Amino acid sequence: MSSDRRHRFATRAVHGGQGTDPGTGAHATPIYQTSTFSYGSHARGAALFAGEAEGYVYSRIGNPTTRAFEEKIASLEGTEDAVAFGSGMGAISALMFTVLRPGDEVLTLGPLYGGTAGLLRDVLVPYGVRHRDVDDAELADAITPATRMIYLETPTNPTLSIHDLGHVAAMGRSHGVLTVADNTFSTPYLTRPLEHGIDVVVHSATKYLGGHGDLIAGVVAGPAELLQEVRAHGLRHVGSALGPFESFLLLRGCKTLALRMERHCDNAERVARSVQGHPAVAKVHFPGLPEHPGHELAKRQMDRFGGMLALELGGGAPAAARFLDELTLFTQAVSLGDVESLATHPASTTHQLLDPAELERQGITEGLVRLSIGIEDGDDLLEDVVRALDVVARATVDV
Ligand code: 7XF
Repeated sequence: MSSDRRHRFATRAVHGGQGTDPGTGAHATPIYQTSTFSYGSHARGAALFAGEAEGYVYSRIGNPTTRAFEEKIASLEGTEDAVAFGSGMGAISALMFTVLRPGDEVLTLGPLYGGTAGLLRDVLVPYGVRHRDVDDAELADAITPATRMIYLETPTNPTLSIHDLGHVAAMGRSHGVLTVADNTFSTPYLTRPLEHGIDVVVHSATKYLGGHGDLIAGVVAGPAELLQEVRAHGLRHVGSALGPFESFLLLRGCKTLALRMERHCDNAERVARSVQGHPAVAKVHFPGLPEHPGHELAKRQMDRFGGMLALELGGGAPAAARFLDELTLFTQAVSLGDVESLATHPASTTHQLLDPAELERQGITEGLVRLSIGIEDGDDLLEDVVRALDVVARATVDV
């Protein structure tokens, strides 16, 4: 590795995990597009499989291009190690399969991405894992001897709520419970959960880490000993490995993470401030606004406020549909964190798995629209959003 952890974030984002290729002198990390690796001799093969020699064996379990990405993420998150997966859900399920056993309980501080909620409800609970979603204030009383994991997102998908990482970490530590933060929305550029005492970080690397909307990937970062087990469970047994080409794209994407995040944050702040008070908008969910209930907390645990925002439109489902259909620069699609702006209606897409009562409890209303603000010119984005909101406001007046 050519980067050392004393360097600052942007330097580690460029250099972390990467160095001149020892075999060829290649400056860019090569795409080691191979499924298997020759061990040369029978004796070395046996030693590799017995864990008595180090080296690559098979790309499901480890690959040099993917390893470079893992090292870069460990460097950016400040963790001992990281393991990459073929998707964010691959990463989250690998961690949960590794840590949770029947009878164990996982406490979540919602809302959560609908897929993570679905994994708990449809896979882990039927296997005997218990799951309760609790409010921050209930957490201390909710922990029981069966609690094995406390899990949260920061900020949350899609309502941009902020949970107190330091408080959660302290609760976990005092009860011997593993704490996990999904840092997809913040990225390590804005929040490093370990600095607040959280044990393990997960990411959908599909989002800001890749940054260009052209791959699906995930990563778990945390203590080396636990991650060795996560690699064995998640890759050796379950097998959701990341391909070397995606790892190459991620290495390339992460190099510009600091630059991209600054622009995402600039544009999102601009849009959030400007649409506040618009007649079509009942509420703007953006942690950078002083009115946001998590604003003070966000100032403590985020360096800036991110590129995601959600608008609650006063006109409910019809207003949300009209607004989305009027946007021209935003692609109507799920996912987030791309250089291009994206817009979606969480209740009918990303969180559609949740039943209506749960959606209501989590504040994922029919009028809620989620915007992933890209790195285009901020004036253009703002004009597009305001024009679409004006159409919604006029339509409401006309009715
Ligand atoms: O398996 P994926 O790479 O899609 O990652 C799953 C995932 C994990 N954590 C968070 C906070 C996420 O937002 C996601 C994926 N979310 C996309 C979205 O909300 O648009 C998925 C599209 S259905």
